[in-house]
Amino acid sequence: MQMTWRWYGKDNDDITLDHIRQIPGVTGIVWSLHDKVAGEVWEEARIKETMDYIRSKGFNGDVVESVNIHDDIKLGNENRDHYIDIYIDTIRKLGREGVKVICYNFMPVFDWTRTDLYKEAEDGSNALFYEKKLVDGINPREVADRILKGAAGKTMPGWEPERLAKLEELFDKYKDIDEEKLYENLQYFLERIIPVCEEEDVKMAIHPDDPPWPIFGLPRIIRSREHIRKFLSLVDSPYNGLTLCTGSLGSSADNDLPSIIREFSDRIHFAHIRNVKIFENGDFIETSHRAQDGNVDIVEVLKAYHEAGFEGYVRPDHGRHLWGEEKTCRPGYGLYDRALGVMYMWGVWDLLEKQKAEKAE
Ligand code: DNO
Ligand code: MN
Repeated sequence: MQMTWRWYGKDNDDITLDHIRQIPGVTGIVWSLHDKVAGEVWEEARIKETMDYIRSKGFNGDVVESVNIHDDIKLGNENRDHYIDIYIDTIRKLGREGVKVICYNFMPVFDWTRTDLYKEAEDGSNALFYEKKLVDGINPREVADRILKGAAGKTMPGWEPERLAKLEELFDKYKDIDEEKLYENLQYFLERIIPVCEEEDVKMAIHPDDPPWPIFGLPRIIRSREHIRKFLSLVDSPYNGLTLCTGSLGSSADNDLPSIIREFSDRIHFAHIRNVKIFENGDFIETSHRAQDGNVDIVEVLKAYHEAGFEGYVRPDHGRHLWGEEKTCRPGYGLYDRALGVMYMWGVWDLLEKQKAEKAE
């Protein structure tokens, strides 16, 4: 596996590439042009400038997370071809600058959703938390306000205030979109972009829905083994692949992650690894990477990747906020817990490698 780290950009992240260089075994930076809203053109000069900077610090910039998809594409309305043309232009520019994988999601209206960004645990750390009955009971506007208020003044991808200002309008547009229609619109998009990806050698990696169930009556189509199977069959090309996020899928106890990884390993281009603890009432909280701390057995997850001979990109996904860093960091993206996560993953991986070498002798 190739270890990477999500970084928000030179003037947009308190964690610098010089900090990240000190975390053992991180070779790649996962980046994006975070000021771009979905549907905006990405200029070649900006792409090159970011890639050059990442490379100047000794990292690769092979993975971009995310190039977001305009709602008109998800809605399948008359403007979609215009926005798909812009998306294709971005794929070509990124490919020519050396990018190998693009992570994206196809969730209507909201990206990841939580009800509390700083839920305190017994040990005084805090983390992103989802209270099921609250989401079931309140309106999306309240959830959006909660998230925006808690962001510690930082921008959060998927939660652009400009877009959320038009929330009611957006919801209205989705009223006739069900699961089937959303799959159709996704297929239309993929049928246009995947041939370009094949030409440019850029792999697309869809991120699962978070949480992995429909919220506020909006359909969610990447949330279980069956949904993933259907997704991969929409366009059967290795360029149409997955970002397998153990945290997103793992919030539902029905998803057997090691077995899902075994089934789809040849289409997983990017692995997001994190742990979540699920409560009986359907709530969940993000925890440390340690297997015992949550419901995702990270050791088994890594074993499944190792057995599959996985050579793709991995990153610690969200982490808890430790030692007071919640006052400054972007929710889920502090330094300490993600760095601990990297070391936990290497610990398991190095042992698996050693065992394999010993067996071969
Ligand atoms: C949560 C994060 C997501 C992810 C986007 C990808 O698990 O990894 O916010 O970045 O959904 O488009
Ligand atoms: Mn993720």
